Amino acid sequence: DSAAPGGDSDAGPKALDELVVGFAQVGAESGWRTANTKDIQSAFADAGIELKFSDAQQKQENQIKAIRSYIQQGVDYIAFSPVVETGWDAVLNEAKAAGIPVVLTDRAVDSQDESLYVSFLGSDFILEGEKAGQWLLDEYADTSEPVNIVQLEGTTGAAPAIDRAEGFAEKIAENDNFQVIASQTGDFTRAGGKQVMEAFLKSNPDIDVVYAHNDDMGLGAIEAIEAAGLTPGEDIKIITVDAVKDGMQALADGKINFIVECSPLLGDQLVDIIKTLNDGGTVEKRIVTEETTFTQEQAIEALPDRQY
Ligand code: GYE
Repeated sequence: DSAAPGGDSDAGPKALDELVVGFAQVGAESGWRTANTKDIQSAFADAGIELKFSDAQQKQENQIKAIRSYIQQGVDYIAFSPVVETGWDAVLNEAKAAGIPVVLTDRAVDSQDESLYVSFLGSDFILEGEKAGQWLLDEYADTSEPVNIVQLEGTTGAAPAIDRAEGFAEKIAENDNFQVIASQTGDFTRAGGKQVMEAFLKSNPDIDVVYAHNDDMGLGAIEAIEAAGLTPGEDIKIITVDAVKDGMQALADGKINFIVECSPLLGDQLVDIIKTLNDGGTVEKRIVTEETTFTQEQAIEALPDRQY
């Protein structure tokens, strides 16, 4: 039928051990990313499907090279997590011309042409930003004083950085006391978060809240705050996104105040998508990951069973 993109539906399904999938990962910038890589690799190993894996070290040019090499090798499917949103049309058109279906995992591309990918599997980053903002609205519901917020942004141009900033900004606009007094990228890394936070602390004597687009940058900020002789979680409140183990531990320890969960466990769902396509079926264009949020008390409860 016409359901399967990629054009080899006529050939019928391949045996799973004959399938080859190329995966172009962003890098190893955070605890989230490491957990994501591990989960994807083990899901494919468990399914008995060959996975070719490349690490782009957070550089789009490396990712494009990896995708081109997968096209050249004639893999059956390509999956990737686009480091930034824009600039993918050329290489995705090459994959399309070669009849290789592409699945986006975790991060979105900003393209007018939706035929360039089969499905986008990942979180709703705008909603994550809104959840972070909502916690602040509740936490400071009774305040009539200004609340000074600094924001540690993810990788510039990346979907989660753009959308987490947008959702948060929309929410906190509901209370005039909230003000983002500084916002800069820490590139989703611990070192980046620490460095930017050090600079923020030097130039802003009165910071009430840190909103970090991921746990790692929040953990870096904790180091900077402690080095400045302040108590994270008390003198300065910290909100982060991800809920990886180190983040959850800091939340349980009272150094982070609230975490919005973003699940890196996309491996099994990605395998299911590939199997469905291989069988000639169709998949949803957008598959949204289900996620929750954690307070300090909830982190203490959840920590023992946390997988990553
Ligand atoms: O939040 C961050 C990672 O794209 C959702 O990338 C992912 C983000 C995640 O570096 O920790």
